[in-house]
Amino acid sequence: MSAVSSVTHHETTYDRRRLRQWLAGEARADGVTRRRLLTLLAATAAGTAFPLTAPAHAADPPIVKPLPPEWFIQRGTNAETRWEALRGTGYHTPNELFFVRNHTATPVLDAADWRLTLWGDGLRGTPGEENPVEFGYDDLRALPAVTRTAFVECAGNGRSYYTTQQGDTVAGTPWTLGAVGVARWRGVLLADVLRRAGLSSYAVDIQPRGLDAEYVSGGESLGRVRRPLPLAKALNDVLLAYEMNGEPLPYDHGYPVRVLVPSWVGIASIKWVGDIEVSAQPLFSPWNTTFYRLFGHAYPEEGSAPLTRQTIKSAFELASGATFPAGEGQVLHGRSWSGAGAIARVDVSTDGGTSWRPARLHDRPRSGAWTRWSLPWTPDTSGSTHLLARATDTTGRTQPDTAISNTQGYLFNAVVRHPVTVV
Ligand SMILES: Nc1nc2c(c(=O)[nH]1)N[C@H]1C(S)=C(S)[C@@H](COP(=O)(O)O)O[C@H]1N2
Ligand SMILES: [Mo]
Repeated sequence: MSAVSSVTHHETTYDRRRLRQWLAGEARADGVTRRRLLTLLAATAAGTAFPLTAPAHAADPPIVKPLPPEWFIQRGTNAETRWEALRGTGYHTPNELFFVRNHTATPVLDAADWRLTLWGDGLRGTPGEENPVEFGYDDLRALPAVTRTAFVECAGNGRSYYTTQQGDTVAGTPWTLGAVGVARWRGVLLADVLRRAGLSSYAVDIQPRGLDAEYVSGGESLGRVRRPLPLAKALNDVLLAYEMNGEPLPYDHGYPVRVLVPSWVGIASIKWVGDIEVSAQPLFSPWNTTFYRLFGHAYPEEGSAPLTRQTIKSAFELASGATFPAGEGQVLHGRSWSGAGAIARVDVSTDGGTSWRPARLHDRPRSGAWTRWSLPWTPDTSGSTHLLARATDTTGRTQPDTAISNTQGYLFNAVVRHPVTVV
């Protein structure tokens, strides 16, 4: 289901009012082109039932890069990478194949006009709206550069298996396992930028915010995408990245600059970052209260603590329902990753979970990224079966048979049953 097609009457009224406010200079619309707003306003003025869907969608698709169906499954404003498309692509996910998760739509920004603003009472001298600390694109480029290979993975990756394997009812985009990618990110340490901005010893949280449009949910604007990050993580290994796999960040992945929070759920890695609040008090946003906590029978009423590290998963570089000729030697390939540590071992079953063999690991263990593996297989009897892979990381976490359900279907970690047919 596409987010644009789910616009309700309530949202329509709200948007019309907001557009009028924008025209009157009473609403901010950072990251939305004037052209786009004028198109929307024209539709309103025409006195129609405000057909937001058609003009906005036709003129401005939510994702800029091509999404050939052999590489991607389109899911509303998002695009999921097909695992079979990763076969033979090497360790890093090519930029063209990397999944996209957009709350609204990719804003096409210009690095020359872009500014990163730091403000808040966690900075010395409390820079406010009149005296913010600003960095331009070239300012960041002039700081010492660091490179880091890391996955970005949506907290909801694998969500559909809560339903298909466990019969749980969960809300959200029904990803299979393709809402993850690994890239070589280059940029500056957020710690460097914070220190140059005058980080005070009272700071506890920072909150980066994207320049994409405000996110409207249930007829209410939640503002622009933003999520608090504890200072301890911000100072540890977080990047302000301007390159992805040796190229400037593609538009869809945050051009000109995104936050990259290694090992954490994807929402922490704010794209198109425009400002960072530095706060002496803990911060809240919908993205660490309503969303990205665990709710459900296994969790307290107010939900779990905000999600931080990713869980552990494995995937085969194969289409769902792939077919294999009986009696022919094959090599199965896949990848496993964990937010807690490096992958220590992977066990694979080619008979629906009855017997298991250890896979050969192809990459030196590293945390925050995946390990490729393979296993030879000669299918004998024809018919349908399931391939299963179970990873264990260096901290001893392993994939269970069943994941503990939560209402929004985050952090699916159970072994996935991958259907195949031997013919
Ligand atoms: N500004 C902004 N940042 C964002 C998002 C967004 O919609 N807007 N989506 C987040 C989510 S939920 C995920 S999983 C990752 C996805 O990154 P990618 O699209 O580069 O794969 O970006 C995160 N950063
Ligand atoms: Mo996400």
